This record gives sequence, structure tokens and C-alpha cells, in this order.
Amino acid sequence: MVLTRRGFLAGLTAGGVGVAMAACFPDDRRGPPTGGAGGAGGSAGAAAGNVLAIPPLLEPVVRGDGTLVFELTAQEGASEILPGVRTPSWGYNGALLGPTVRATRGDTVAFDIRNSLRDPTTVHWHGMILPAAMDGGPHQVIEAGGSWSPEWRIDQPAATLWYHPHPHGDTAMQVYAGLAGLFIVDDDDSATAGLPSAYGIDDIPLILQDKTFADDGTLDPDRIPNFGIMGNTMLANGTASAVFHATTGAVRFRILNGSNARRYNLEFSDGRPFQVVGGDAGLLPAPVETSRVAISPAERVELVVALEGGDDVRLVTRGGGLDIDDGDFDLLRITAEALTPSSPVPARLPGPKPIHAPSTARERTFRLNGHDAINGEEMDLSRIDTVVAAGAVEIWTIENPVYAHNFHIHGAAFTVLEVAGRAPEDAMSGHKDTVFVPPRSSARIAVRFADHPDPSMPYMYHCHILRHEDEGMMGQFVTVAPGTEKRTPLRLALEGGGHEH
Ligand SMILES: [Cu+2]
Repeated sequence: MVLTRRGFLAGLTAGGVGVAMAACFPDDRRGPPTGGAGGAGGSAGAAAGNVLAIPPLLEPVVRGDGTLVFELTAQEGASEILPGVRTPSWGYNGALLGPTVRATRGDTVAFDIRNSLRDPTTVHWHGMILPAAMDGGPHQVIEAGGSWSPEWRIDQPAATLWYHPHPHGDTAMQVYAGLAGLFIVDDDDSATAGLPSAYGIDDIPLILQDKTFADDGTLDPDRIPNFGIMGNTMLANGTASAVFHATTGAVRFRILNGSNARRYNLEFSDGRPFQVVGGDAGLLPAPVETSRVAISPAERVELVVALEGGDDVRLVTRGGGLDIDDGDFDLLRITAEALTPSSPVPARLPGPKPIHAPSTARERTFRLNGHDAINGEEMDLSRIDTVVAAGAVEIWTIENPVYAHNFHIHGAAFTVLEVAGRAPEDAMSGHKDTVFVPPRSSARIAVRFADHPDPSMPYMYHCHILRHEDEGMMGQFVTVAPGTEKRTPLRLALEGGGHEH
């Protein structure tokens, strides 16, 4: 199977594919910061940095029945990420990353997705609770030149989700090339929660990624042993040396770890505390004050930081003791002059209640083997590994005997019960869809599964270190009508004979 890296590397090595240079977003993303300390006039020198790009909100067309219809095209392009350097990159509706999709609980959303890449791709809605056939996993392949039109009704708490490719064996390179975007779900409670909520003003999306640039400006796909790509240049929303000029006394950052492998140990450069208000799959029930929070690939954290006029502070990641959190890096410089006052973070937030497993809950164990298998088996697209009653709550234990991994479940949300035998940090106590499992430890989670029975179309669970996922550290489960578990077939008849490594 020759999916791997073909199109992206062809773009890298052919000296470009004749596409025009394009900024990833329509706003000016490369000018000097407006009024930041030490602004360098028009030269936009490295010391001054580059204005943080804000992904535009994707405007839907509203159908007669109220359905919100969004259009996304996966495409090749080129971006000026480093000053004066042309970098071939991939994006949705642009050359790098994608627009932010936004919808409210209760909305029916539909997508017209076109694949104008030269490779097959998929668009997976990470964190969305939806029928498996709409999930955009490795079974919903969109061939080069093809299209896909999923549709579903959103029914889950407000959260910062995201979308990205999930073609089996090629996810790492497609994400690294630039395919990723945010999907914000609102609900009635989040609208009145009293949190900063002016998109791009005091409610700031922040997609953190690490890249390495080769001398010719191309993205270097070199990998470190065991984990895959660890870049040496930090990007925020595709902006290198990013600067955000704050205008309000409190700013909410919706942070996505969009990296292939890197774990971020987030702090502010002056150690100031901040309030964590949300996690992967929803707001917290109350803000958690801390000065450090860590997110592994695909995890999200929402935080609110208080600023004062004259502030010039950096969001940084500090090197830790793992291969995947090596090194200290600046992620975003935040400058502040005259600030509009903000309301304090409310003491109570409308986060969903913890997911509670009944005493009769089914328990299962998943052991992460090396970096390419779960419970002794590599991913097989034709094999159903696990059958779950639709809508059930189960307790899953993820055992990790060797390397750093995390664990993501599609079409589900969970509460972390324990990591390495202890209750999770408060900041990780909300609803989640991805949990970090440190080396030589385990995690225990109470998982609520989607109530969309379909014995013939699986969801995935996998490590979200993308190289591990591509190498086979992934399994498949179906959700079925309660009582039909035992007669659910464990083989899928796939067109084309299934998957080979
Ligand atoms: Cu892993």
C-alpha cells in the first residue's frame, strides 16, 4: 500500500508544484506586532515577531430546514512561515491549516468536502459524538479528486474540538503538512458562562505545532527514534515567532496540541498563575488555578489569563523528562498596553458532570505494546476488536509498559479516574477524549459511548502520537444495540481486501 507521504514529499522534492504563494489566512499574518514593545517598524525582524494569525470562522450556508452547510477543500499550497522563505504546505480552503468551524448543540451540520490533493485523505471530527459513518476515520476515504458529504446533529456539551486527516498509515505526514482546524461547539450554558467569548479579540484559538524547516524552506520530515517528528520551530496557528497584542484584561486561549508527537508543558514566562476553564470535551465545573498545565498530542485545554497594561509575557513550553517534551521554547508572545477591563472568571462554570460508571459497568484493559500494537495486535481495518453497547458507560484501563503514549477514543467522552494510580490533576478532571499515559504506568477512565448503533462501521481508539497510530497502535470498536453484542460479526467485508502494512 503506497499511501505514505507520496503527495507531500513529491511537493517537497519537485521544487514546488506551481501553486501561487499564499498566506494561510486572509488577515495580515506577517506584519510587525501593532505597538508591541520593541516593534521593528516595517522590517518584521525576528525580535519583533509576527502577528498571530487567527483562523477565520467558516461561514455556513443555511439550508431551508436550518441545516448549516460548510464547505471544506483539502488542498496543496505554499506558505511564507519563515520570513522570505517559501514552504510547500497543505491546508483546508487555503495553504496552511483550516478555518474554524463553529456550531451550537442542537444544530444539524452538513459538510461538502473536496479532496484536491493527489493523495487519498479523510476528515475526522476529533472529539465529536456522532455516527461512525460520519466520523471521518480510516474507512471514510476521500480519493484524490473526490468528495464526501457527512451530516449529523450536534448533541454534546460546548467544547473546543478539531478536525484533521485520518487516512490509515498517512496521518502523520498529512497533519505535518498542515491539515488541521478547530471545531468549536457552543451550547446555551457556554453562551452565558461569563467567560471571554469575542472570537479573535479575547477568545483566542491557539493551534500549537512544531516543525523543522530544511535549508530550502521545505518541512523536514526527519524523525527521532520511536516517536516520529519533533520539530525545532514552534508555530502558533501557523505563525512562527507569534505575537498577540491583547486589548482586554483577561484573555481566553483555546489551546490545541496539534503536534505529531510533542507534549507541551505550558507555563507563562514569568510564572504567573492562570485559570484552566476547559478540557478536551467540555468546560470544567469550576475554574482551576495553576501555573502549569501539560497537553499531549490532540489534547485541548482552555485557560484564562489576566493581563495588565505594559505586560510583555510569553507562553512557553518547558522541557521535561520525556523524549516528547524535550527543550524549552517560546510559543506565543503576548503584549498589552491599554486594556479594556474584563469580568473575573466566574467561580462556577457550566461544565458537564463527571461521567459515572455504574457498579455493573463492563471493564476492559488495553495494553500498549512497544509503539505499534494494542493487546498484541497491529491495526487491521477488517477486524473488529471490541464491541460496545451503544450509549453504555464502561471502565477502560490503558496499560503502558514502555514508551510515552496517549490514548484517544472516537465517538466517546470520558472522565479520567486515575493516572499512575492517582486521581488526575484538577485541570484534567473534566470531560476528555484523549488521555496522556506516562511510560510504565496506566490510566483508568470511565467512558460514555455514542448512542449510534451500527455493527458494520467501526470507531477507532489509538495512540495520538501520529507515528504510533500510523504504525498500527490502533484498534476498532463498534457500538451496537444493547443485547446484540454477542452476535455482532468481528470481521468487516472491505472493498479491496483490507489493509496491509
Ligand atoms: Cu504512542
